[in-house]
Amino acid sequence: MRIDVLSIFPDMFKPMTESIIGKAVNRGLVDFSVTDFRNFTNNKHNNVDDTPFGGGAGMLLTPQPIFDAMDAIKAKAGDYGRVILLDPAGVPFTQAVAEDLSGEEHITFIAGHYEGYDERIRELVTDEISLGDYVLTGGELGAMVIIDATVRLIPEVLGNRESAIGDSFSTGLLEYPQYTRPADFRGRQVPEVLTSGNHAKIAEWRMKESLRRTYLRRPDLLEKIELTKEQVKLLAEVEAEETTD
Ligand code: 21W
Repeated sequence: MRIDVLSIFPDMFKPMTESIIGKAVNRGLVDFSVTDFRNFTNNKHNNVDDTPFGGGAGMLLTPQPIFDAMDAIKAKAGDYGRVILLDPAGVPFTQAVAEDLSGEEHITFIAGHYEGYDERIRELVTDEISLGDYVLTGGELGAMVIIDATVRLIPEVLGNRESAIGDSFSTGLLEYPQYTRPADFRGRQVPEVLTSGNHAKIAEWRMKESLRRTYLRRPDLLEKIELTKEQVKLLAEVEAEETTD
């Protein structure tokens, strides 16, 4: 996968060389490049922004440097692939979006750091994505979050050890509580079933606790999935246990 990022803060992407993503780059699975679109400005002060027509507060990213930086990416890579604009008014980012993007050969991110974009910049864009309903100072962290979630889904990037298959948000439920040694830590015991060696009982306990966590913390997720008969039974037990009135 080739990943291009357009940003006027290229140094913000230095952490991407760490961790799994850095390893994916070193192993040749991902080709990652950040373009500082300030280098493409045509004005003598190298301004990337300007005041909005019609008046109002704040500055807008002007189209010229972004269009020229995109032309340079096309000249180098042959295309720009999917073009993602980081925008608080975009579609909220989810695991389903990451799964969709992980199948692409080339993704280009446009990350702004101002009040907004001149509307004509959207002409270059295939997807407008938001990280969620809170205000950031710019799109750079959004681009990094999307890259992290997407690249780890590329086959070969995660080893079997950290396989993405059982992840929350792919099963639709939150994960069950987990414990490691010691079985007694400062008087706090690991649930007995987990040390029983009864694998059927352990699987049932895990499913029930997964349902409990989802019921207590993210009931919205339960609306979105089809439960098996067994899960319906376990969830009824959880509801009875958690209802005290
Ligand atoms: C913050 C841009 C506030 C615009 C029209 C008239 C990218 C982001 C961002 C930023 C405004 C994301 C306005 C979640 C985010 C981002 C910078 C407000 C006011 N519009 N996901 N006046 N949250 N934020 N514009 O902030 O660039 S993805």
